[in-house]
Amino acid sequence: MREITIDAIKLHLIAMPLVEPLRTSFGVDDVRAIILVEMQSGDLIGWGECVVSEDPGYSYETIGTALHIMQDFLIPKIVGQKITSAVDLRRLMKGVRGHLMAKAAIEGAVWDVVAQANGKVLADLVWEQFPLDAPRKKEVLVGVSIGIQPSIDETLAIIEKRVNEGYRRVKLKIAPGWDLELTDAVRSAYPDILLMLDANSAYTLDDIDRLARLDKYNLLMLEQPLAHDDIYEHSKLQARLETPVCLDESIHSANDVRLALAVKACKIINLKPHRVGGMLEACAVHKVCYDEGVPLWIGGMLETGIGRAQNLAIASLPGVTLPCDLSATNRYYDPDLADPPFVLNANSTVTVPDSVGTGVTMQLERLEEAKARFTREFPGLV
Ligand code: OSB
Ligand code: MG
Repeated sequence: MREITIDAIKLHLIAMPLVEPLRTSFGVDDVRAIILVEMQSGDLIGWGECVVSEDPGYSYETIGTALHIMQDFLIPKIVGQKITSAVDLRRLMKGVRGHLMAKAAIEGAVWDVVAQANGKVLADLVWEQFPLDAPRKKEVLVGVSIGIQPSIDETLAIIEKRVNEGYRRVKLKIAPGWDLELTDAVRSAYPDILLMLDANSAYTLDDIDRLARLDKYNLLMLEQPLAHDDIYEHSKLQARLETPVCLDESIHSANDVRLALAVKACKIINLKPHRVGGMLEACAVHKVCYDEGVPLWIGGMLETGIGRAQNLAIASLPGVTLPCDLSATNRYYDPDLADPPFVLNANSTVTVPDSVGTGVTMQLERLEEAKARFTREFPGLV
């Protein structure tokens, strides 16, 4: 691999309005605040995206903490350094504990620059990190995630629209009181659709009987029902449920996956590359699941095209066996920051870009608009 020098890093604060707000058990997202990382190496520019929110709802990291960690600790450690891969970068950032989403944003820009410097497609570079006996995929199976709606009828109307667009897997956000009746209605209307639920940590073990009543709906999985930082109690729940439990918030590393599998806390893993600190650790998580034959899929954090392209590179790995939260771009942002947008193919797939680097190009005039929007939408946030 060609060595690169990290000459400069710029952070851009932007705001992006979501086409469809996403209501979860921890809040509603309609305009996303995002930190973009612009990394310069010679005449190459690489982009990374930091997926934190303004508030510590999904993760303890926020726009404020990520800026602090990047500006005051990570960037000073890496500017001017020569590296060949994300492995070298990890060594440079080793003195900083936690703050995985801040690290992932920087790492994303490094992968982009390294791919370009070596004339490689990002997905190929990712595959080469832990070569396997199976090739990477050219297309990735995807599904759609539907937030908590004002009514069941409105939920059914959205599902109908999404099914007509071609999505063949539906994920519903749930919370106590927005669960059994909803699932019953959706299952009756769509007896055969791949259906799953995501609770975003809204339940406790006291709800075990209620959650067990979901077993009769033939769900693909129940995502993160219990505490965001728990693995042990999920093992108690999984022992009672037929429905496979999937962990999202609880997984921050390949070792978390090993632990979760050892205590049988789940049967499926949702891998969000940004949640585990970047694509390098994502490859390690993928390797554990691939070796153990554990079903795996790639989750989303409402990324723009920059983060989405990186998620798609991970999703192209052969061990990613279930539909991913990587819907078409126009479901999230219209227009996105980067072109071309990702589109849904007829078979509920998205095509993995096949050009050098991430396969998407930052549109600088849209970036400027998004920066001005941040100032308007989030005055006083930083
Ligand atoms: O729990 O998977 C989650 C978005 C933001 C924060 C957490 C989650 C999500 C999603 C996104 O569910 C789904 C999508 O990409 O459409
Ligand atoms: Mg989730």
